Amino acid sequence: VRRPRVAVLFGGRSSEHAVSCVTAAGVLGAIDNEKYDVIPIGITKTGQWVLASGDPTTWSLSSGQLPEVPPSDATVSLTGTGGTPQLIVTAPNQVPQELGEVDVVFPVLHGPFGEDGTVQGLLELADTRYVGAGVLASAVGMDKHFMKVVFAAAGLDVGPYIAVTDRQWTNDPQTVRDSVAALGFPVFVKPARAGSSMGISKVDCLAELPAAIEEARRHDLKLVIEAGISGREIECAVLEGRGSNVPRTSMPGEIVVADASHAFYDFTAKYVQDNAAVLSCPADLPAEVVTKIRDLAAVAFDAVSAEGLSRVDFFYTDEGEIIINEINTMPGFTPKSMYPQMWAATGLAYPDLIDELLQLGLNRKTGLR
Ligand code: G1L
Repeated sequence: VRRPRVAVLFGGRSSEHAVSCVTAAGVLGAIDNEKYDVIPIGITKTGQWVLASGDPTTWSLSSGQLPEVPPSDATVSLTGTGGTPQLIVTAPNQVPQELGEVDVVFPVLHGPFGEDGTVQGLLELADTRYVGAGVLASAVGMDKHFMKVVFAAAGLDVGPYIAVTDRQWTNDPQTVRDSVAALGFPVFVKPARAGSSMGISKVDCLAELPAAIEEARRHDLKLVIEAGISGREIECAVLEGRGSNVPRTSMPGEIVVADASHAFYDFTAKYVQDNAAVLSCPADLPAEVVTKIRDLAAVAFDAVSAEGLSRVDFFYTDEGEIIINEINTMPGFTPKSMYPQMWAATGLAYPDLIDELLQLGLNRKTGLR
C-alpha cells in the first residue's frame, strides 16, 4: 500500500503570510517522510497556489528575512471528483500534470481566508480530509462575539462584555458609550474577527474610547468590548480523542509577561519578541484548579464542535474564578509555540503531535459528521 499523501497548505493572502511559512517549515521538518508522502503547497500573497517542494528550511526564519511564497507560472489546483480529491498542476502551453490523490490536507493558514472556515469549506467541497476544525468551528473560533455566545450557552464563565456592530456605532454611539461605562474601566476593545492580537487597545476612560474603536474598526466593523479581568493567563492544549474517545487535554501553561512594556500579550510578544512572553508549563496551580481548567478546556472544545486541536485560553482570578478568554482552533504551531510546548510538557513531542493530528485527519469522516 502507498504511503498516505499529505498536502501542507501554507502562506496565503494574509498579513501573517510569513508566520504561516515559518510554521510550515516546522511542520515539514517534523513530518515522518518514511511514513507520509508530503506535498508542500504554497499560496502566494495574491492567492496563487504553487508547488513549494524542496528544502523546507527555505520557509524558516534562518535567512534573517521574512519568508514569502514566490509566484510561479505553474498553478496547483485541487479538484473534487466525487470521492478521490486530485491535485493537478497546470502551466501555460503544457499538458496538465496530475499529482495524484490527496489523503489529507494540513492547512497552515492564518486569519481571514485561512482559519475562518473558508478554506475548510473549499476542502469539504472537494471531498478532501483535513487536519483541524471544520467550517463552523473555524468560523466560530474566528469570531470573538459568537465564541462568547456559544461558550455562555455551554455554561462557561465568559466575563462581562458587549458586542458592537457597525450599525450600533454609526447610529447610536451614545448607547455604546453608556454600555462601556457600565462595564467599568479598563476595557479592551477588539475587532470581533481578526488574526492574532491586531487592532486591540486597552481603554482606561471614556475619552480614549472613540480612538480605540476606530483602530479596531480598521480590522473588522464588528467589535467586542470586554471588561478588563485581572488574573493570571492560563492556557490549555486540547487534542481530539481517538475513535469516539473524549478530547485529551494538556497540563495547563501560564503566560508570564517578562517585559513590562507590553501592556498585554500582543502580536509582537507572540511572533517577534520571543522573550517578551514566556510559557511556564505546567503552571504552578493547585491540583483541583488544574483538573477544573482541563475539564473546562474540553467543554470549550466540544461547545464549538472543534475537531483535531484547539488552544483554550483562560483567566484565573485572585478570587479563584476561571474565566474563559478564547479558543483558538489554529493555534501558533512552530515547535516553540505554546500549543506544542504544552503537549511537550505533557509527554507528547512535536513530531508525535503532528503524527497524531495527521491520523485524526486521515480518519475524518467526509460529508456526514
Ligand atoms: F492543521 C492544524 F493542525 F490544524 C493546524 C493548522 C494551522 C494547527 C495550527 C495551525 N496554525 C497556524 O496555521 C498558524 C496560526 C500558525 C498560522 Cl500560520
